Order: sequence, then structure tokens, then C-alpha cells
Amino acid sequence: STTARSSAQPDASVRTVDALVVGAGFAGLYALHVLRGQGLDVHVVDGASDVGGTWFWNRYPGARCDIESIYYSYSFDADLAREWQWSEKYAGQPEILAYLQHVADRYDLRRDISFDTWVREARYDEGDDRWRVTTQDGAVVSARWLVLAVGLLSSTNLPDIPGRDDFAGPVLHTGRWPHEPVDLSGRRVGVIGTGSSGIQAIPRIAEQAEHLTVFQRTANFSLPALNGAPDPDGVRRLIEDHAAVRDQVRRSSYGILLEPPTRGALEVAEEERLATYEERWREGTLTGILQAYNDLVRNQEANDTAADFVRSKIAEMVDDPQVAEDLMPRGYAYGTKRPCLDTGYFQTYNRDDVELVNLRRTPIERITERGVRTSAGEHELDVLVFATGYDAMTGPLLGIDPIGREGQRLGERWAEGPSSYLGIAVAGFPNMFTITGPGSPSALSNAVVSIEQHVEWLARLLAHATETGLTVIEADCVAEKEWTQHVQNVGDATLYPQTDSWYMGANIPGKPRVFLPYIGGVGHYRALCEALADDGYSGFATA
Ligand code: N01
Repeated sequence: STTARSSAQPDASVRTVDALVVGAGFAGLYALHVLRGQGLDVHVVDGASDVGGTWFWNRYPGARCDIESIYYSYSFDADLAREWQWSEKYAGQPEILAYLQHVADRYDLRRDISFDTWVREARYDEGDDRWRVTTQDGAVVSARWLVLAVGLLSSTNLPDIPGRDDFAGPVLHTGRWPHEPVDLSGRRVGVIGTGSSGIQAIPRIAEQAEHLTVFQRTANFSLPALNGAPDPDGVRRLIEDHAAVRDQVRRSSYGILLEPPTRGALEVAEEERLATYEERWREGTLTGILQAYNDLVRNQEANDTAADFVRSKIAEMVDDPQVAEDLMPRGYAYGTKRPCLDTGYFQTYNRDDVELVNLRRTPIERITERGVRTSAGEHELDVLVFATGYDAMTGPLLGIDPIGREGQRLGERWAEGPSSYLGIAVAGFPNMFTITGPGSPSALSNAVVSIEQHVEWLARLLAHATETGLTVIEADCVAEKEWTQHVQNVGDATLYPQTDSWYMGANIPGKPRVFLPYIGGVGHYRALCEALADDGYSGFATA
């Protein structure tokens, strides 16, 4: 038993630390910096060969953030924010990766990170209240605290399409893009998937490839990014008034600067509404239209006004009426699948060398040695790209599948869907913390803002544990149940649960249908977490 093992002689080959952090992306790097800063012995492991997380893996052409870089970056150090200059409003992947590498060097983080190190097993030892983590190379780390900073969208989804392994040419997934540049010139390329990744990659691939075929199952809403230089006013304010701007961001609904809408879409005349949408369309932001009115994610009729507007824009941008029609999203509310920002996406379909295949009309039958066969015939390809997304939020955690009290696996515990306390702790899995886990604002926010909030809140909790000599911190079952219900209730007041999206786990066959993120708002959630901390961490059982 675990108890027997722990009462044996300490094993010299086992490395003992206070905290083991899994993941060296935005979350893991910051967790290391903060926890080490308060005197804990911290070690980080990551399966990648360098820091960066999402921004290490996503090297596909066109990969960039779609939240303004000046806000999609750390806020904890005003000097860092002043000194690092983003070259674009929405920085590309190489620049974001360079930023995270700079952060790793600037705060001397690398010396406590083991790269190329995947976790094989994480098991809670009830004998000594520590996590025993075995990595792929067989090394064992014993940690009081296990911090899972594994990301939301890091477990790739390669759909099980018949014949998938028969294709003779290179098969690429956007989330595992090769490090060496992929030369697509003179190649016939197929892309399956039109989510954020596909929508970013398709225009860039079209520029390089001899011919591009896009296989679209569900059309997506996308707004023009209008990328360019960072907003000079925003940059100036961040330099001159750093603390105040960051505070505003932290107290906001989504972790971005936004004037919250005060009126509903149906409260204003159509002419005014259209003028507002038109103005917002020219803003080049993810939330411009969705946050024009306060009822767009709650009221279908209101939502239709925004969806109709975006569809009318697609009709204007795409020359062929049938292609335009196929590209118009229908059957789900705008915003309830994550909206996209693009650079020339819809216009790409006006090229002679780009073909759209509407899989609703002609579904894929199988992948063959030579290409993709739909019900209408075979499309011959040299390269096949899967832009098919991720097993979101729970996938990365269940990839580790920690073993908690009484040998229970997280996968068993979450068989009906994830439950958690505040999206950061799970009953039965003491001393384990999920940074931006399911049940926290995470995916419905600027992830960097949510990461900093979770890490700082956890740091305060662990400082409290050090001061008071706690060795066990565990979510209380009742508190967890109430929180999980609250997350669903708040979600149910919106249109999100009606849509088949990764927010609902609907993109993965057999995954329980649960609204994964918490939509109560970043600022509200932060205040609630702070109040619980002030109150001596109610909802946690400690020993
Ligand atoms: O993945 P997705 P993604 N046959 O799940 C299709 C973030 N992100 O990698 O909608 C055919 O959104 C699927 O079709 P359907 C962002 O949060 C951000 O694009 O399921 N098609 C869909 O079209 C984003 O939301 C940025 O019918 C299949 C596509 O593949 C999240 O990551 C950039 C299929 C998957 O879309 C995930 O985005 C990139 C099948 N069997 C990503 N299976 C930024 O801009 C799936 N599809 C910051």
C-alpha cells in the first residue's frame, strides 16, 4: 500500500521538493517564479524541450494571439511591461515564444525546470501527505504540493476518421507543428477544421501552397483582426499608469479593458444597432460585436441581430454566392463557439487555387493513401493538416490522470464530467491544484490574467500553510458540489450550453456534456476567491 511504501526508508533516488509544477507555459513559469520567491523549493517539469507551453507547440503559419499583446502578457512586474515592446497589436507565435524565453531568463527560471520530461504517473501518498510523481524516464519526485499548470488546449484532438493512417504524405496537426519550416510551395494541401487555428492558418497556407482544399464541417464566425502596431494610447497608459490599468483589467469581466454594455440589442432601433455593429466591426477585436449589447449571449433573438450582421459581411467579402452561403455560420448562436479573429480569411476563398468543401453536404467517407474522399469524390493531396482542435480543459489533466485518496483516479472521479472547488481544487485529491482548471473563468477570459490570479491566490494559500504548519489542503465535498452546481447554473443562464462546442466537451466523442469554464466574470470570481481567503479558506479542509 502507499502507506507501507512511505514508512520504508527514504529512497535516495527520490527527489524531494515542496512544490512540483507540471508545465512551463505562462502558468508554470509564473508559479515557479512566485512560489520560489516565497521560499519554497520548487521544481517544474515539461514534456517540451523549452519553455512556452501553447506557444512552444503552436508553430503553424499565422499563429498569433487574438487578445491584444499588451494585455496578453504578465502584469506582475511593471518594469517587464515597460521594457518589453510588442511589435504588433496581436503578436505572432515567434514573438510570444521569445517573450516567454525572455521571462525564463530574466527571472532565472530555467535552473529549476526539467525539459523533455513528461509525467507518467502522479499518485497521492496518504502515508505522508505528499505527491509521488514518476516521470517518463523513471525518475521520482516527492512533492508536498502538486501544481498542474498543463494548459487548457494542449491535448490535441486527432479525430478518428477512417483511413487516417493510410495517407502517404505528411500529416500535421496545428498544435504539434514541426520546428523546421514546412515548405508547402508546389504542394496540394488539405486542411480539416475551421476553428481559430484553421482560420488563422488557411490564408497563410493558401499563399504558399499550389492548391488548398478546406474541409469545413461547421462554418465559424470571424471578425477582421486589423492587426498592426500596438495601440499607442494603450501602450502609454500601461507605462504611465501601470497599476491602475492592470487593476481595471483584473476587475473586468473577461480580463480585458472593455466598457461593459448597458443596453440590450433589442432596446435600440435597427438603424442604430447596425451602425454600432459597423463601428465595432472596424475595431478589430474579439469582443467588439459580442460586447456591443448586454444580452447577446443570453437572448437568441438579440444574438440573431449580431449573427445576421456578421453573415451580411461574409456575403460582401466572398465573390461566389454558394461559397459565401457555405461560409455563413448557422444553427448556433454567435459567440457560443469561441469567435475568431482573422486576417483575410473569407477573402481567401476568392482565390482560384482555394476550394471549400462543405462537409455537411458531402461528408468525409475516408482518408486514402492519396487524399480525402468525400461522398462527392476524392481530393488528391500532398499534405494533410488537421486543425481539429483539442480535448479542452479536462484533456490535459486526464492525460496525467492523477491518483488521489484510496487509489481513485481523476478520470473515475470525473466520469460524469469535471467537478471542482473554484476550478482549482478537487475533493479526494489533496494538495493538488489545477491552474485555470475547469470551473474557473480560464477559457472565457484573457488566460494570462486568469493564470496570474490563480497563481497568486495559490501562493497566498501556500504561504498560509507554511505559516500555520498545514500539510494537507483539500477541497470539501459539499463546497465542491455547490461550486460545480453554481458553474452550471451561471452557464445555463446563457446560450452556450445549447451549442456543440469544446466549451461543452461536444467536440470529443463520448466526453460528458458539461459547461467547462465559469462564466461569472473574472472580476467577480477574483473578489469571491479573495473573500474566501480572508475568511480563512472556507470550503477547504485542512490538517
Ligand atoms: O480548434 P476548434 P482550434 N471532421 O475546436 C473541426 C484557441 N485558439 O484549434 O465545429 C471534420 O475550435 C471542427 O468542426 P466542428 C481558441 O480558444 C486561439 O481551431 O466540430 N472537422 C472545427 O471546425 C480556440 O477556440 C487562437 O463541426 C472536424 C475544427 O475542426 C481553441 O484554441 C488560435 C472534425 C476545430 O476547431 C481551439 O481552436 C488557435 C472531424 N472529425 C486556437 N473534428 C488565437 O487566435 C473537428 N473538426 C489566440
